[in-house]
Amino acid sequence: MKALIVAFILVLCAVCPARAGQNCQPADEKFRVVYGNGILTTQEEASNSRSQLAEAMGSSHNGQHVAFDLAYNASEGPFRDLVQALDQHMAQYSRETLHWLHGKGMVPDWFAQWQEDRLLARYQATAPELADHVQKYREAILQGQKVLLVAHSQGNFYANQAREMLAGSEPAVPMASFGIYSVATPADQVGGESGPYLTNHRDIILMVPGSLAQNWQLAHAEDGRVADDTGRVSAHGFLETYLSTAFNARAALIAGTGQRMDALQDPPLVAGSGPISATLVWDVDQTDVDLHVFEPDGHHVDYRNPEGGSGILDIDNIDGFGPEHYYTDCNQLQVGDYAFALNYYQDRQSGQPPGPARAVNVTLTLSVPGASRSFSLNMSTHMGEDGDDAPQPVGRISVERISDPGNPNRDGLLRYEISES
Ligand SMILES: [Ca+2]
Repeated sequence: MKALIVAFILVLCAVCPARAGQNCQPADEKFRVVYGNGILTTQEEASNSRSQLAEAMGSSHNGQHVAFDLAYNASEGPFRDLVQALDQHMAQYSRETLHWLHGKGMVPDWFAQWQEDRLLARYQATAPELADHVQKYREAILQGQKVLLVAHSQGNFYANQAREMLAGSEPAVPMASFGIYSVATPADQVGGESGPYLTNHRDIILMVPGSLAQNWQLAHAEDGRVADDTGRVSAHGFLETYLSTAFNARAALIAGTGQRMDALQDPPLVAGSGPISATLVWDVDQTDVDLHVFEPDGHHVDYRNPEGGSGILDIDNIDGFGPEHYYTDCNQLQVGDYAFALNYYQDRQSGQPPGPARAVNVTLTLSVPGASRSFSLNMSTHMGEDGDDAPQPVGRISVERISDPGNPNRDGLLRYEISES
């Protein structure tokens, strides 16, 4: 009976990659534009900037929907904000000096790595929101969105650092789906590149040593008059100047961000991967162990029903060692508990009906973004079809959507936890 079912699944699996790809329908909004604020900005002001940016850029680009979001860095008062910005500034230049010396062969690899780790730790200590920002970008890309970060002022230190953390994180996300557009940046680069950015000729940020040079002559929108009468602090303001309808910088910002969006690539839909996966292996030839998954909506996924409401059992092994594999499609992830259970179906060497079974050592590995955990157990009683509806519970993954309306960096993010059943 089971051999027939498995043969049927194998036939189905000839078209598995295409089928998985079709199941993987990304979020409706193909773009996510995230605003990263500068110093001395309250959350309300940052939210307001995000809304006005959304109004300026519009809710669709090249016929694709755009979602707007906020990567907030908190203001802790004028003095601490300035100290923090200065610290980030120093960390950036220390690293560049280090890279230069390393490139010249003047410092050994171990020293470069040690200093790099130290500077990164220092940087993260001064910017506790960074980890949440990176998780936000990662989740968006995993859901099939292209992410453009529009960073203003000090927000650019965060943006550049977040880009590095995202590029170095495991599992890798396609970095061609992530871009930065810098506005009034105190940094000397844009995510490791020379642009794109916008800094007008009156902006006070030009007084920060090493900041990218002015590349826009600010003029009044009304009559085209060069805006040499604009105060330097005011000329730095995101809303006051860069998004203001009173100046020509607004059109430049809209055009520049649009061009950067054009260059972003859709994240590839990788069949067979998703936020949650489970892999089962064991150590005896000619034995059949089965993986059973109970999804939050009640679907029982196994070799008989390989397609659930959220994930797919794409590999069922019946003749020894495994692997068996289950994964959730990118945007069909359900919030709630996923329970993983095992059934030692048959020792095939002892034939049908089953005779005494050889014991098998099995390992089930559960993975979520940023973590994985393995469970090992010894199974000696083969259950056959009796175990199909009553498999042995082994592990559990709970998925929770964080509700934190007071913190735009964390609100709506997913939290995963792997535990023993
Ligand atoms: Ca199996």
